Amino acid sequence: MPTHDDQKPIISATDAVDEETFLQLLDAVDRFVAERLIPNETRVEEEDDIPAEIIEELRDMGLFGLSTPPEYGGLGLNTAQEARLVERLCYASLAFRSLLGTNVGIGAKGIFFDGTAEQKETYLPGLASGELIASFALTEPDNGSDAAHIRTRAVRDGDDYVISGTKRFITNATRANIFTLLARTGNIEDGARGVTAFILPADTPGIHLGPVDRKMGQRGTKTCDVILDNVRLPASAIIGGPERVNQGFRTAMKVLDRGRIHISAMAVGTAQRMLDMATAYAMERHQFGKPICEHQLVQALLADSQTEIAAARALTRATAQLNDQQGKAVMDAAISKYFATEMAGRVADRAVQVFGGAGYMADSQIERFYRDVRLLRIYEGTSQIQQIVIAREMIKSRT
Ligand code: COS
Repeated sequence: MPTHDDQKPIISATDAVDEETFLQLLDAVDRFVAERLIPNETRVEEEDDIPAEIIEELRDMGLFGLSTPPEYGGLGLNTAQEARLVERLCYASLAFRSLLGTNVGIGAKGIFFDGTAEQKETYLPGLASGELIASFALTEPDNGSDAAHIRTRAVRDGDDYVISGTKRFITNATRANIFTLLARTGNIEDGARGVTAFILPADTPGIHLGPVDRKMGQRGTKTCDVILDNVRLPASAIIGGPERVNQGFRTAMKVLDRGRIHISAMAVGTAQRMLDMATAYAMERHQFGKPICEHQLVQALLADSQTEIAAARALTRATAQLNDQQGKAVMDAAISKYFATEMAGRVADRAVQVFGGAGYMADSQIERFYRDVRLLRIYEGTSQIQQIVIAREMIKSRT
């Protein structure tokens, strides 16, 4: 088992991560997954929390800042490297990744993409080290997919905004030091053009957290309501500064586009784990006088899963590379998330089928994975939202 010291960041603050150094990091992640994360999965499920020492080790490995540029204290991985690393990290229960996911993704990327130099300097180093935790507060009781029509109001009062409303299912809210908050500064009829992104420190007076949500799966992850009751923020808290008022929807969309590549990689990693478990079981379990892996109908379940994982992996990596080359990959990110997360759902279903009755038992690991992966097709844009994005981009490119 690696000691704490083995897990110090092994990438120094250079402006590029060369392949050799990156492979060493992947190797360290593989060992960490095998020796620390997988042995702690059952504990996370039972305690519904991530052990403090694991959080510390994730911080020491630098994983909270894996794609943050080195000038802000991150590892500086590009999108393609991030996708490869996240796939390996998500060989372990998704709850571990969730802990750092909002810092690597939706909670922090808005500041990275559109923040002022001062905002980046103030927040990104703490977020990269894991000393600060960021959450993304977009979803509301009445608005999730229809992000352009959120109702949380931010009303101008002198140099400040006074904000009231409720945000729902906010991942890591209980752990957050700051929120990337989307609120309405325009009229509801303005839709996307009346939404502003703010950086909201979690200790601002007027913020109340609801009880932690009880969920189908992903125990160890924490989500809850964030209730804002006349929360006062200066205009300088707008991401990008006061002149970026009413431009928060674009920030949110950019953040979600990027996050969709990350989630695709998660889906590939967790699907590979489920298939490896199912394959090992099929080689060990005997029926009709031979291992079930020698029965062709079971082979079909395994082969279909292997084929789909290979396809999703290739798609995710190609999309990540495209994002690195072009700076964005709106349609491809949606295609990847749609295909990879639906694929993970099918692989989970087949894996339970291979396990048979044993797979339906609460003590079986595969039952937990089956519940955990269901969320992938829902959060950060449902499969149906991805279909809309894909079709709209297709039409846009032809008109
Ligand atoms: N990148 C940058 N800008 C974007 C963008 C993107 N990917 N997508 C849209 N925009 C811009 C548009 O260009 C448009 O700008 P203008 O007003 O200047 O023309 C504006 O944003 C509004 O776009 P659009 O009209 O397409 O908005 P819609 O309300 O029709 O919504 C979808 C578009 C459905 C794609 C959007 O609401 C969405 O992604 N919803 C899902 C949100 C989500 O993932 N929720 C999960 C909870 S958050 S964890």
